[in-house]
Amino acid sequence: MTIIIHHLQRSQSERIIWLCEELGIPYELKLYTRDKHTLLAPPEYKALHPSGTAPIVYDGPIHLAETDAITDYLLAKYAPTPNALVPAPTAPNFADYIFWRHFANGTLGPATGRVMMFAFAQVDAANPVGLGVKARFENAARMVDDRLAASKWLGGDEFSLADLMTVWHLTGLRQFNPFELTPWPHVVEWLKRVGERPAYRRAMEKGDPGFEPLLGAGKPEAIRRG
Ligand SMILES: N[C@@H](CCC(=O)N[C@@H](CS)C(=O)NCC(=O)O)C(=O)O
Repeated sequence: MTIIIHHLQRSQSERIIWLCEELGIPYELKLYTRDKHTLLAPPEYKALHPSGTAPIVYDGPIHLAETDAITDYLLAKYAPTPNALVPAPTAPNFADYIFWRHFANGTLGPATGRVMMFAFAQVDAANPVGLGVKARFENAARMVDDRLAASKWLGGDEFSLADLMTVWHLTGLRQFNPFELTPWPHVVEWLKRVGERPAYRRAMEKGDPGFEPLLGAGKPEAIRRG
């Protein structure tokens, strides 16, 4: 039985396609486009799982949402042990790997998401809560940049799941609330390396054909509402 990746285009479910491409896990891909007005998932996507959020993966009768749950599931069930994305617990960089793997969705993702929501709500720039939200995001981005100044990849010398989990928050997410990456030069260099990975290129082309991933430092064009 082949797993089905339900990919909401221009969304973080690109990470699951990428994970499967990196590890050679076979999958069937189903593509869904965002509602043109709300930019949210369309009703047929919402019907796939109670969460209604991308990614969603079907493995026969098992229907999973939540990126971290899906990655843990696919790695445990379908990836060889050891595999190239997860350092062994005995590796000297294991703690670094675990930290950055969880920093992605535990801190960086929520921080970028809150900044985006405040921008959507057009909160006054001097609003103290908004300023706090911005400061949390900038601190998270600075931490990633500092780490990448000291280490080629987030988890250490080799590309890992920590990188795969982090990329979306500093690339695709910027199409909803465009911002530059120029304050974080090591992030920009790292994204160049990410873009050289054949599995990344394949995943992006399969998931969002014709859409150039936002790997550059400049402010990207915002996704258009219909
Ligand atoms: N915590 C969830 C967040 C999922 C999420 O918010 N996905 C966005 C895509 S980037 C989504 O589904 N947006 C469309 C919608 O909410 O209708 C995860 O890590 O999978």
